[in-house]
Amino acid sequence: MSETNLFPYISPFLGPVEFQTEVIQDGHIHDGWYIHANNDRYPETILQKVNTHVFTDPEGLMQNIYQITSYLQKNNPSQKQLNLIPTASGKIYYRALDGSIWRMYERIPHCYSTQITQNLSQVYEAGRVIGYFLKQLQDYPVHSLNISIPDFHNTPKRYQDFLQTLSTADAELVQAVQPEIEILHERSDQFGLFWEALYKQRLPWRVTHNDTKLDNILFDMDTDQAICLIDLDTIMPGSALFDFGDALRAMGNPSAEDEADLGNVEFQMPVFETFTQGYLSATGDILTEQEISWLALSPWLITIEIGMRFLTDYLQGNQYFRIHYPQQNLNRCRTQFKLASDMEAQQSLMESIVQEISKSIV
Ligand code: GN1
Ligand code: MG
Repeated sequence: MSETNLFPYISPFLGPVEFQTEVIQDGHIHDGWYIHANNDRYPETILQKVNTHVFTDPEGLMQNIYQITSYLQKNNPSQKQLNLIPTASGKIYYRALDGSIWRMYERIPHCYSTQITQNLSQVYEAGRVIGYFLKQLQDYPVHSLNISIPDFHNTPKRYQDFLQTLSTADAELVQAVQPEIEILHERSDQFGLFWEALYKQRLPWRVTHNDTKLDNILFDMDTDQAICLIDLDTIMPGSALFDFGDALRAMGNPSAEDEADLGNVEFQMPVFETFTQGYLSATGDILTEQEISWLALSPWLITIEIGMRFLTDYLQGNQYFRIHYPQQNLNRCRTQFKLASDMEAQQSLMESIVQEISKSIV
């Protein structure tokens, strides 16, 4: 979209300003731009067009973001975080005449995000900020949140969707991914572990972010301290295990999510250990015994789940995750399965690491 075309979506928030735009390249779901405007109060902002194919209840989604960011702001006013900019008529998003949904955030100055882990202090900080998010929201009325994407981390349902896709997908495509299909079939009896425990109240429902990959964390440019979590669309009732597991899925991989050479993909145990230290230092004693005992398994389950989603989307013609070349979702799937297999090989070591750190902290 060119600069002039964005004016109708910027002006509801900032008025009749002059502006420059810069496309935001990260993120597989929404369209986004950095906006530099001649507006005294909000010179640097982020404009996003909400993907309403993925988020079919934008009102519920925006209410979640507004309620959670207001709550966090009230409880810790000194912590920098994403803040929504209201429209001139006081709404938390703008619905354009064509039905598209737009929102604007204040841009937090002097920060960066990254897709690939650069050093272990970043990893510790990431663990700390994700643990802190959980702790800060432990008393928030979790079931007052809207479900922005139903069954988001319902792994058995994701598997059912995958099986359904297999039965309708192009036969040649299916033939070419037999090894990946086998990986899923062989492990499918474990997919229900967390989701069923949540429903049977063996795991507590918590306010979770549900998409804690590294590039959804902002870091301070000078100190490398983690500032806050961004990409708040999937904040929903969930398990702490989803956020712990997803973060390690992303951070434990020293190469890109779509790395074609699997020789470069290897689950990094020092990352696992350091992240766990940062995370448990922030959660303190709020986790239950059951949560702690499954922490070491959660990166594996979430990694398999997201690999399965990439494969499903590949077989469906790449309608969900944005791609930049045809094989990208298949590459993404293969990196996930390679990471998961490394995790399987190191499961008992991961368990003893969690045990040791949790004993020393709690
Ligand atoms: C998507 O929105 P983004 O790019 O941060 C996806 C996550 C996946 C992730 C994989 C709403 O995250 O679930 O784990 O891609 N978000 C949604 O990189 O589906
Ligand atoms: Mg993102």
